[in-house]
Amino acid sequence: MNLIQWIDFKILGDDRGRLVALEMDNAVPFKIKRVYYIYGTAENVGRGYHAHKELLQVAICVSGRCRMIMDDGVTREEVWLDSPSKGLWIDRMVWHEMHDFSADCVLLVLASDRYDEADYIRRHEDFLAELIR
Ligand code: T46
Repeated sequence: MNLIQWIDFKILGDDRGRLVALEMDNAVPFKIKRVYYIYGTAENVGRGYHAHKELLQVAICVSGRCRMIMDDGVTREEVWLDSPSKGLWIDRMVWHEMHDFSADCVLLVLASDRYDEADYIRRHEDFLAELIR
């Protein structure tokens, strides 16, 4: 399985600047039920450190950059998010961590469902155990 999967968004640009429109079932392959964004992350702080049991997400770095680590229990890969025209697919049951946020980083996330703490697996050992169940 390739852990790093990008969705390339169409850039609607003209001489005034650029615009990206994200439409459910068009640019994004699920019904978007929630949008949240992460910003103002302190220096040397990591976020994430969890997997979701069912939630599907697309993460877009609309400003600045951060480094994402993705882990399916076998392979661990990392990638920089630094483009507002690309979304990183975060599949269910993929452990993910975000690191090295630039001061201007705004990470926008589209999610397939509302917030539910019960959908989170926040301990890596529980994540590995869930994979072999
Ligand atoms: C994810 C990565 C990429 C809510 O109340 N509603 C929400 O929609 C979200 C996302 C969070 N929260 C609460 C839960 C915590 O008390 O906000 C607090 C911070 O959330 P968390 O520590 O889970 O944040 P991150 O940055 O570690 O992870 C977030 C998302 O929670 C997660 O789903 O995949 O970004």
